Amino acid sequence: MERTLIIIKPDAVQRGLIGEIIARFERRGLRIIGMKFIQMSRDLAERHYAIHRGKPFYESLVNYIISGPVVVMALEGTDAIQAARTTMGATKCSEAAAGTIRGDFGLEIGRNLVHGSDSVENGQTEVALFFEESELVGWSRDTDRWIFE
Ligand code: D4T
Repeated sequence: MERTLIIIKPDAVQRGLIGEIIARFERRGLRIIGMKFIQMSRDLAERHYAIHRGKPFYESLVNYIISGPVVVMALEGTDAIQAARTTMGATKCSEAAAGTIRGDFGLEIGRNLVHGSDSVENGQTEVALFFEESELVGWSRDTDRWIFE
């Protein structure tokens, strides 16, 4: 069972899309094991985006993610990394398929509404960066047997 960190970014929060975005991951079958509403500090944002340090978009990326509150979620499920990323759509919103979060609600790469971990290893690392182990809830849903084979 993979874990992915999802961030509902400040633009999506400001635009009232929290419920819409959570619903899409829920309906996909991913199981929520952690969720909170936070204002990210610059320090946390810089640690989260450390891999992009030095790139031309790094400063604006950090400023964007700390520009307002975000929702962070830890999701669990079969192939959770890939499943979440296909639900999100391409990084560049204008190229994201219709029916995806970015394809339905976004136009620009710098306002792309949502983050999702891009590898199994990063999923583990990012969930650990944003959640204490005690904040994660190990549970099973009554519907799990209808979603997980
Ligand atoms: P995130 O990390 O937000 O889920 O995005 P992706 O995983 O889909 O894409 P990424 O790591 O390549 O980029 C991280 C983040 O940087 C922004 N970005 C990226 C940008 O503003 N300009 C750019 O040219 C690129 C490549 C968007 C997502």
